[in-house]
Amino acid sequence: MFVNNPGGRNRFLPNVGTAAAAFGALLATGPAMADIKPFQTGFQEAASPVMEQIEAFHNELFWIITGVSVLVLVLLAIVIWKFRATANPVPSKVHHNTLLEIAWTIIPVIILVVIAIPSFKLLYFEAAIPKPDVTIRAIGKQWFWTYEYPGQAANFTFDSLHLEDAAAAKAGKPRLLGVDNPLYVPVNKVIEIETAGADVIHSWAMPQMGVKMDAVPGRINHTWFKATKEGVYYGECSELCGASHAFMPIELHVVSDADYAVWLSASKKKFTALADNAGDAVTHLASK
Ligand SMILES: [Cu+2]
Repeated sequence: MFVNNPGGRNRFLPNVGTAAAAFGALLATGPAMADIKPFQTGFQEAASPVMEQIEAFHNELFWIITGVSVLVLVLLAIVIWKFRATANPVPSKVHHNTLLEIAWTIIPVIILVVIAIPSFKLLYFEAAIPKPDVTIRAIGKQWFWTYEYPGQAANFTFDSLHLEDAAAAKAGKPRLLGVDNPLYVPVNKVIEIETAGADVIHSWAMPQMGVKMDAVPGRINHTWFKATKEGVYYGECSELCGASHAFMPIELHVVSDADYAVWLSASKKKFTALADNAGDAVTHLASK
């Protein structure tokens, strides 16, 4: 069967029964389920420079790991075959081989260094936040997210709650991922997320942006992303935070500058103004 996805491409679903077909149809509904595909094993498509690098590093590691595993498997197979009891009634008493021992120490060290260098580079790239164009505070609560858009251009706060199944279906949003009030950010801009927990530890996670940051009560964690493609992206709270942990998704709309400006001015009217916009954002968030 063919199902139409929002990107306009047709996908072929293997005919493995109605359950799979229904699952496929479910995935195909709603805006921009772009990169969640039936039977998917890989990442969703990267939509930020950080995620692009994470994916590239993942692919590099995959080949190193595969190489090491295959080498060990082959060596084991050779030893098992060549030195089996029937072929060697009198076992060799040879032990210690200096050259071999140096080799099996040095080679793994080299492999680890080869892994460590891009790993630290990537960690630094994720941790060093460029000068943000937009700062958003994401406050995890049991069990929804409260967002704050501080600054003169915005200065409002709103709650973002998951939609019940019927409401999600009606809105054409994916089940357990759609929310009533999504986040909006402009495309190709550095978005800084300041996150904290209001009660217990939550985690603000957006896979296609390569972001997963714990929201801890009493401290502010910072992270960032720069969305390179307009669209709708979904994430979830990724720290087990209680009974309704599965019901505090994140819906992110990446839009053009013009659309973002429209959303900002509408939201200023629609949502509650931040009481302490002029105050210190960090103190403010920590006191939640
Ligand atoms: Cu949570």
